[in-house]
Amino acid sequence: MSEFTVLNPATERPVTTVAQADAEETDAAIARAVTAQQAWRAVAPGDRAALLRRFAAAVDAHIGELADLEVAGSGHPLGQATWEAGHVRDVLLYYSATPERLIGKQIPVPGGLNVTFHEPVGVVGLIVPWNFPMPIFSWGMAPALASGNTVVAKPAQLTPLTAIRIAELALDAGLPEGVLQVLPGQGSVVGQRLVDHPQVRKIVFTGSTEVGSQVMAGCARYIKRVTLELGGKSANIVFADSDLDRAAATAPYAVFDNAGQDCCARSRILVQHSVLDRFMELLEPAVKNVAVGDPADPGTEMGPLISAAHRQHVASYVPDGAPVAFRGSAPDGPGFWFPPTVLAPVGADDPAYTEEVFGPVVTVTPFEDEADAVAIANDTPYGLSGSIWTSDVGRAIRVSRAVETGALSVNSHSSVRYWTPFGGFKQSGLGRELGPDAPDAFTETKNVFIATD
Ligand code: TAP
Repeated sequence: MSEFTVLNPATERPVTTVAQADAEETDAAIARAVTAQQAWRAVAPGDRAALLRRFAAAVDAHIGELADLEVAGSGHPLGQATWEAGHVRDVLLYYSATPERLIGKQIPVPGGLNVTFHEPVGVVGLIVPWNFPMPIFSWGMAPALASGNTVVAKPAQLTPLTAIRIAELALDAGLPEGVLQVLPGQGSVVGQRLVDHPQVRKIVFTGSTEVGSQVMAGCARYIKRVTLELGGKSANIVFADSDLDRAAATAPYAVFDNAGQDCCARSRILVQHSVLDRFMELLEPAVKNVAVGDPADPGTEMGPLISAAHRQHVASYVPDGAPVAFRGSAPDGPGFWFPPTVLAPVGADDPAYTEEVFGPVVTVTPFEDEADAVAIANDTPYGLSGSIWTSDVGRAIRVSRAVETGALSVNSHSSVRYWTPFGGFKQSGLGRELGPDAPDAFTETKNVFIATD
């Protein structure tokens, strides 16, 4: 059996080793999930809801432990990791209301009545990336379970520890064996098998657009349902009429959160030309004040990158001679550190401007007017997130409608909430997660005619 050594990204020291599942073990887990699903879908809605609430309570009782695991295994700052563990609890609680609300319609028709039912799809394969191991795991897992499906989840190879622990907590809370299984292993082995296996009826994939495209092609073989949450290159658009102080003070957190390893990172700041110089004066101290360091320190705002290989990839966007306007700090010594970096001015063909860096690197580009801002924001194959800063309500709405992206914020740098829909336009993905309609993606609508004549 092969093993993978999880490293602490802040120290480069081993945390633990994790056994890697192979294709046969994946098949066995899928078979268990198929069997368990028959019983799970038959659990009375109120009882399924109660089990999910007990699962949420078990997570709540272990928030500190889960946060410590994420600090050690993923390098997330303690405050963020604690929030993420609480988020898993909240997502479970939110979707614990689903089982009792999966109601259909009754439609009068000549000679009878049609009724509709929401039937679970069956076994759901959940493929999770390394950047937000807990939240993204919960976004697919909770609505899938609530809708009567069973789940086989593959965490990222680099960051499996919290998902493994959360699945243990599910068992402790009374979820039956086989309802939620976590299978650590390689994407090309376990993830690929979930995609290729005919009895996995839906794939929820979060990760790169490149792998997402392969997953979608694989799902086509069995007309498998698929939700894709992929990359991003989002714009933070700052108009001259905005509260410039707030826009500049929050801009670092809009892109350097989780060391920039965030699909929603606003990694292109677009600033109206007339206020560019003032904005840069305000941005510089904000960037330099980001507290980068030991993730276990409660005061830390930004930790290390996930791996040596990823740091090398991020560094390739800031070669010698790159137009660095200013940078924040980062510790020396062991750890995959990279300082917050602002590039300006950048050429329109600079890879740091056109590609998803997935690290703490942001470009600043001026624009002339509203039409120019929208055109620049949309000049990317991605469309996941973004922000608009303005004091003109009409402009806020006009630009929100014109930017081709799934989750925007006006006069705020954050746009992801579990009770509102989340997902991308264009090559940023397919389908929507979160919000009240998420269970629709985990059920099939069945339509039954009942003759009365
Ligand atoms: P990927 O390399 O695409 O990996 C994502 C997941 O897919 C991992 O669990 C990976 O396993 C697995 N995988 C790899 N090859 C596979 C295959 N052939 N079949 C099935 N699964 C396979 O992405 P990443 O580098 O981990 O994550 C970064 C990317 O995710 C960025 O582009 C980021 O924008 C995107 N992302 C998007 C969102 C949303 S919500 N839109 C959120 C977070 C991240 P291994 O770990 O074992 O390779």
